Amino acid sequence: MQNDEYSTINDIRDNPLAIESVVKAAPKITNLAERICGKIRDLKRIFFVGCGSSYYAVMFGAWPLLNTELKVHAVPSSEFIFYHSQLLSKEDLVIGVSRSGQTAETVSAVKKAREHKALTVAFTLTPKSELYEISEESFAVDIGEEKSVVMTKSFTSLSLASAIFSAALKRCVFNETCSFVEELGELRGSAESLIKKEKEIQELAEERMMNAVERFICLGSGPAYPIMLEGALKIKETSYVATESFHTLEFRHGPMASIGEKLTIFLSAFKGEIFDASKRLLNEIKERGADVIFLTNASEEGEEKGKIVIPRIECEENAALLSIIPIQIFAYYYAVGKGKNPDKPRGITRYIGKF
Ligand code: F1P
Repeated sequence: MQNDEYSTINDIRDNPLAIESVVKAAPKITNLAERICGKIRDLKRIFFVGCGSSYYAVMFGAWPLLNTELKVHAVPSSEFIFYHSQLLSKEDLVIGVSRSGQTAETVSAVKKAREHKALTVAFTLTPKSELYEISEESFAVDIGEEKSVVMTKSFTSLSLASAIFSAALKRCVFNETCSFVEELGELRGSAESLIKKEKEIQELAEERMMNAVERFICLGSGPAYPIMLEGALKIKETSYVATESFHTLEFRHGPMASIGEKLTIFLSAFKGEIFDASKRLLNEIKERGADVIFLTNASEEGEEKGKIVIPRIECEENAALLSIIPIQIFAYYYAVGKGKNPDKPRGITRYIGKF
């Protein structure tokens, strides 16, 4: 670590190892899903809950279960407490995700679920936490310490761990497999290649700094939507600038008007159903003069400035997850360039213990 660096960049550089640790734990996560399957006979609804980055992690984690007959909801823990917990029963499963295991709303959400006899599962980095203790089944994601207040490698790991859990549950309940699981072995290597692009991404951030760009929009679809929400949050948390996120094609329905202001758009397009439509949007917004940073796994189309390729990854889910790494690096250098301390953003602490 150089003297002038903050811890956040080291947490970000740890992503490949953190991801590998979760991939190695996949058999244990699968066992956990199988135990859950055995415990609930008539599983009807699943709620994934979390706050801040952990909320976006559960949105991603729930993705493999979305096109099934189960009712699956990913909601902020607070919304769950006040609007979703009334009809809970023993046929429901509530999964709480939290780096600290101490965020007040997530702990309360799980307590409420237990009061109503719903089955509860926790994913956390902190085995000695209240969330870990009170949940019927708990899984400690072991990726070493994350020093920064903002979540980086913990977001990637909790997202991946909960998605592996969902895929295993889907196999158990419906005997259906998820193709992204077959590709998990490629994740570490691809993440390492992205970390090697740090200088290139630093330049992209410094150019925006010099051009006084003060607004960012992050666009993603399907599994990439929660990742782009997290990308927008990362830039906002570390630099305090205005950021937004939309489902990719929603950009035409209003936000398009904002092109022309000092704005950079992160547009993600991964191979899958929506890829061609996303590329059409990319061409359209470029023609309108937008400043775009394009994230894709379509490596066969070659590299160019402002285009970040997620290498050797075919599955949309995996490409989406890894695409947070370049945005984390961008957010770090943009914040440092603006004289902010990304380790300790103003007004937030490692977890919020009240609501
Ligand atoms: C959730 C969270 C973080 C945020 C900040 C405050 O924490 O909202 O996402 O960056 O640190 O806490 P946790 O429940 O995952 O520990």
